[in-house]
Amino acid sequence: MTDAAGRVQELSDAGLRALESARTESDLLEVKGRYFGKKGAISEILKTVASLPVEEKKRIGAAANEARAALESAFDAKLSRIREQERVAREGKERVDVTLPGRAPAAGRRHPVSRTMGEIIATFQRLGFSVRGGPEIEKDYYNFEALNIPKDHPARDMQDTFYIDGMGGDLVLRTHTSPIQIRTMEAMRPPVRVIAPGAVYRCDSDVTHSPMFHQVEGFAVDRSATMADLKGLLTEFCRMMFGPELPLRFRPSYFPFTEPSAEVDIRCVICRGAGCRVCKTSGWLEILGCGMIDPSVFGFVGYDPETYTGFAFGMGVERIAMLRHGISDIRLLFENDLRFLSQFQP
Ligand code: 2NL
Repeated sequence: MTDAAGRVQELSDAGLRALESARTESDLLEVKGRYFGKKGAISEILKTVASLPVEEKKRIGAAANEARAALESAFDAKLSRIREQERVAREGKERVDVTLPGRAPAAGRRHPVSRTMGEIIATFQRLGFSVRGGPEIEKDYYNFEALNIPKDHPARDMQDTFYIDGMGGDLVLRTHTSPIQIRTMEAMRPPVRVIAPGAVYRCDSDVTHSPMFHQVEGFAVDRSATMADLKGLLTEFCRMMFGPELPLRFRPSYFPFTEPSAEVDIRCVICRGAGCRVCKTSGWLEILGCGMIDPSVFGFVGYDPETYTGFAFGMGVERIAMLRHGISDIRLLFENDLRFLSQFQP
């Protein structure tokens, strides 16, 4: 029996011993390749028996299959033992320390512009105003015509306004939120007290101008709204927003849709009037514009100018955020660099 069957038996014994001493998965695969894989020693023997008689071939084939089956099952058993040992070793190293403090989630915060916007809105809500919005793509009529801004007014220049091509024409990106107020007057009878916050667009870009920025406008119309009401309201607004003792002044100004018109300055919140970079040494900060609504605007919305009077005001949100925080370049507010934005309180 030093024949093929005997060699199969020897190989089977040697293979089982080699499987037993394997330490890793790759050891196991190497043993399989050497003894009972497709090109292993047992397969090689089967190639040499082709010339033997049929009975012999059967006997050796049966022995080879038996040996292979034994080796396969030893292989599988050893493989699961090795995997289990590796798992135990890994979990020993990766023990969880349940006493460690948790990892705090990175807290986001509101953008300084939306925070300022929210505070302006909340302040006017406390003063009895409701909030309305409107489209950012607006008809020329609502953005200019109904506001008494004539066809040849410089604000209508292509240099200042984004005109929308096609879509039937006469469309612009709103250059202020006043069109919300015209639409509100068309929809509501006096008395009305409404603020109109939102994004607006102008062809303008430098350290203090961005092509997209935000405004809050507001207006009130009643049987006897006066300039005194306007002064009282805006004085209260500035004190609620910037501090109760804050000095402020009304300066005469001009807008096409109000008459008379004024601008409101507050004492510089940075230097308190001593003069600094933010107030350009004047001690004052221009905060908003306002005035009594021109009766010609009432003509467009069907309010009787003999029965009603009204006042309106408007302010730039970025400008107020910049003054509060001493930010000198508006573009910092839109670059979304977290090194800049995370300097502001949540
Ligand atoms: C400013 C000044 C202002 C208005 C806005 C207004 C709206 C209507 C009628 C009359 Cl529908 N007036 N808005 C009035 C005066 C000033 O804004 O400096 N804004 C940034």
